[in-house]
Amino acid sequence: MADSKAYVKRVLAQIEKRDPDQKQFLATVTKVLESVEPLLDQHPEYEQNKILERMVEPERVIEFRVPWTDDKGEIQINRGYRVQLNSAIGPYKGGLRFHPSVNLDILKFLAFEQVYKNALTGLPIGGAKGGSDFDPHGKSDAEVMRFCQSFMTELFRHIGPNVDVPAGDIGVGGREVGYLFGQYKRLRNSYDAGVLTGKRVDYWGSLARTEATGYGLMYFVKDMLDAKGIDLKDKVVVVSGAGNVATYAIEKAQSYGAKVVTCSDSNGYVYDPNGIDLDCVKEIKQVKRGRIKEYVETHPQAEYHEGCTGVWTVKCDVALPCATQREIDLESAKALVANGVKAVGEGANMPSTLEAIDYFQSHGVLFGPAKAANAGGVATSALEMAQNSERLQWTFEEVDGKLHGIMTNIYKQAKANAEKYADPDDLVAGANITAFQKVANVMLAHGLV
Ligand code: NDP
Ligand code: 2IT
Repeated sequence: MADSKAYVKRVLAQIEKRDPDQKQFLATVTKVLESVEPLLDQHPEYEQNKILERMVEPERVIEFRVPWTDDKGEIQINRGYRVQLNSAIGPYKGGLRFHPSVNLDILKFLAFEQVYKNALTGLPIGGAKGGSDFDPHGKSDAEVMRFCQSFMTELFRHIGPNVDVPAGDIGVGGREVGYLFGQYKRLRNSYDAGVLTGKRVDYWGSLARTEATGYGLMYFVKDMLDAKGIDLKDKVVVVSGAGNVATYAIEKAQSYGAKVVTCSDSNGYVYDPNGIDLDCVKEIKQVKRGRIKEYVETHPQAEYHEGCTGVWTVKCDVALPCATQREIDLESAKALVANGVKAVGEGANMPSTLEAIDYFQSHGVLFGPAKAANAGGVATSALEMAQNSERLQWTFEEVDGKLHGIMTNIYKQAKANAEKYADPDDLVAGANITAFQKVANVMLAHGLV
């Protein structure tokens, strides 16, 4: 039998040596590789073919200058990136993030996660991530447009409907995808609708893509709870974030009869003991592009608290981190467990630190890991690509039905592999093993590339 522990250790040590500053990338890779050790034991061909070494090295990393002019006429320079990590099972696919914290470490971790998330969907998409340290907060529409046009003026030569298909992520929604698509179309002189997903539904976007990540998260969480005989009805749910993922997770949770009592942005969180009024949140975030603290102006029974981590001290049955990475650390995990949390579903990418995940799992909390639980967004992006290829638009019900089926399938596969290889409730291991096996086998089939 192969010594898989030693193999994994060697590959992790090599990453640390080559890129000592890439801590988040290392954390993600560590979790994935450690959980596939039982598979590596059974399949010496993975080590013989250096599959791990190949998997942790992106196929291509693009970094570029993004010059643009602000409304005062001043020149601004941002950094743009695209990390094309793995194209074994399809064209590169993954979102673009515009946030001041964006750097190569974060994009490599997100791209790595994306490869395995995309494999879980069962659809033919490889993995990538990109973005910029541009901060859309407080920028005018015209500034966002000029930035997007400049960003695409370099990115366009690296993407295409059969090459790499970006979409949204933090700071990139329908407005940004529109400006990016317009510039791509102009540069190529070709209506390659499938080059970006998350388009508006009046020009080749998929119905239900906007809702897909949040709805998909709730389909997954519901499956996880149903398996234990726990009904979401009247359960208290704590959500972080008030963006795309959070909004539609709240909508679906409420439709199941759950009581969602919080949401947040990067300044602080709102606690509403009567349950969050989602129309008000949509009005503040989507229409006015305002701050979540405005909620209490019209809801006097609600409280606003400065700072993000306090949200995890609110007593709840289900916690849904839907804002950003590393928002639940060990201390927050302890607070949630002390308050009796039953399940955690990760809407954001890597919102829980490795220590927090260990704490949840060792205290009997059902844990839905990001790459499985939030895969509904990218799955529906792949459905958007399919619709674009056939030049047809499916109904909301048809897309939502397929999304639901995909999420249930992801849950079942992760659960089956958890039962086969790890602790029967360890969906982290189950999801990693399911996805890894698929990507690794296709890489073997393609030979040394
Ligand atoms: P949005 O930009 O729509 O919303 C992000 C939300 O999180 C906002 O409320 C934002 O607050 C808050 N937030 C962002 N950064 C931070 C931070 N550093 N600290 C605290 N709060 C923060 O993004 P999405 O909803 O699309 O993405 C949220 C998460 O879900 C990300 O981890 C993303 O990678 C992941 N995800 C997204 C998918 C999608 O389809 N969009 C699919 C799968 C995962 P503020 O307004 O103050 O910035
Ligand atoms: O993290 C993610 O899965 C996304 N931001 C969605 C990517 C996509 O291509 O739809």
